[in-house]
Amino acid sequence: MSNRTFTMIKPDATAKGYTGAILDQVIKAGFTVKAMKWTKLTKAQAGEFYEVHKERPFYGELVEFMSSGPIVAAILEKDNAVSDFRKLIGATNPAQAEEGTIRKKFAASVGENAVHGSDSDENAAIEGDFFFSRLERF
Ligand code: 3AN
Repeated sequence: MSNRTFTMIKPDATAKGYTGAILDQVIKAGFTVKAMKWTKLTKAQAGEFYEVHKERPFYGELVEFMSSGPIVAAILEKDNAVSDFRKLIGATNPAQAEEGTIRKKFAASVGENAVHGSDSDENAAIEGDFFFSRLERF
């Protein structure tokens, strides 16, 4: 079981000014920041990041949205990071997310759902490597 996960604060949440409140909730939940950057994906980069969803009907919409504005990308550390972070953010669809979760509080819809959280240790490592070099992790 790995102790690291990867997250992005998505363009809907950065545009609405939720970045600080989301990071505050993440840190208060016990996660430590190991790497972080404010950046903006090109369409090609968003397409590559979400390659696994290529066949899904929402892929085009997802790539458009994820390249529409700035994001915050981060590697986070905590015991049981992947599953604890998924619990903290709540269900993909904010309408189904539990009270108090980040998506319940800050997300508008299933497509524009405020934050990303890796779904496995393997993907956490792949996604972290997508954004950060070894020199950018502390
Ligand atoms: P999660 O982000 O909770 O792991 P996934 O992996 O099923 O959810 O989906 C990845 C991303 O694709 C979601 N965060 C969301 O932005 C988008 N997405 C998922 N389902 C839909 C949908 N039905 N319509 C539009 N976008 C979706």
